[in-house]
Amino acid sequence: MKKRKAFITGINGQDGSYLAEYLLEKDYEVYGIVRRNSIAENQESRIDHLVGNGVETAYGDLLDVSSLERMVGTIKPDEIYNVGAQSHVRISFDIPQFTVQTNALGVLNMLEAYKYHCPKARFYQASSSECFGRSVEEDGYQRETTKMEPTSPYGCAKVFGYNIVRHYRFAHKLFAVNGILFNHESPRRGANFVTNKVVKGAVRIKSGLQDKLELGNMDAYRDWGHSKDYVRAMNMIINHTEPDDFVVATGRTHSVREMCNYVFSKLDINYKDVVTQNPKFLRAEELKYLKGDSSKIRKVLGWKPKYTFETLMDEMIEHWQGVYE
Ligand code: NAP
Ligand code: F7E
Repeated sequence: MKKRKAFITGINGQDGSYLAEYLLEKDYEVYGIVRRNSIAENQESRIDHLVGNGVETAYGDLLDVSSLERMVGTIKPDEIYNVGAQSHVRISFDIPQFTVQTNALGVLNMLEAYKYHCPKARFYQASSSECFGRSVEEDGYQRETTKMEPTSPYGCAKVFGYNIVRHYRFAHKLFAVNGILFNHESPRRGANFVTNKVVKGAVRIKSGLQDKLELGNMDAYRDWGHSKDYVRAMNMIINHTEPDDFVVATGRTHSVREMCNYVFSKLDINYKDVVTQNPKFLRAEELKYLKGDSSKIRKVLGWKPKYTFETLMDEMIEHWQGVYE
């Protein structure tokens, strides 16, 4: 039987790399774009083990329409996963124009290439719980019907991406769908996101490699899951019988402070002795509270996470212990 072809933007990111592994296990041919990086080793560092072993990459950029057209036009994928983005919320305050171009116009660029070159394919958009911003339902959750009130340039751009995907679905009868994913982490998470920053910092403090850890707001709450569970959800969403949008979340929330307490306690350190606040890590507007209601994807597609908050954090601790101890 002919293999299914998947095309992934952001293939060398956290999710892109796990997604590529997951699709290879399911016998897909996998293609992706990578951006030119001045340190060539960084270009494909998370997917080095996959390139040439079922994964093919080419240089491209969500802002370079010709590269998208060329890739989509020649590969003619069956499934397109648009997971490429400037994904750091605080940094989106520093580089708002680049963030909006990539995370909003980049989606439109991909949709146009898809509509023109392979409209029979399916299209997955990496939407985000950051779209909900200030909105929390009375029962303390965010779900598919919750109003979107973003609190960052990143969130505003992702709301555009979410809406333009729905518009292309209805206007052009395309199988274009959104996964509205809550925070998800792993040992492959960039080390300037809070979970990996805390775990890496805690292990380095335990090993005597640093004394203190500087953080921003410790009283924000997040619903943290594992990237591996979430890329499995992406594949389920794009293979549903009809195009639809789904929230993906664990339904449990913890503050940054609680997460620090869990991680440092595991290493027999009192986080209060070593964690300090540096205003440079605060945001002009903070999203204070996220807890996702994923009952729709659990009921309709039978998805549920395999990892808990604790097993996720334990895996990340073990990873950094392997590096520094
Ligand atoms: P990540 O590790 O930061 O990966 C982002 C990827 O996008 C990288 O491969 C990056 O390439 C690429 N990229 C950035 N700008 C690009 C551009 N202009 N053109 C093409 N590619 C570009 O992020 P992630 O955690 O895997 O997240 C994947 C997607 O899910 C993103 O769209 C993110 O916004 C969204 N999301 C993430 C979460 C989460 O908690 N992880 C939650 C909800 C939604 P470089 O390495 O060259 O920069
Ligand atoms: O921050 C607080 C910070 O940067 C989490 C992205 O994947 O999820 C992610 O966005 C919380 C925030 O993730 C530091 O203020 C405290 O309240 O790990 P983060 P994020 O902003 O929630 C969403 C769903 C996405 O879509 C995004 O792509 O932690 N915090 N001190 C800190 N955060 C960072 N980064 N660094 C600190 O020192």
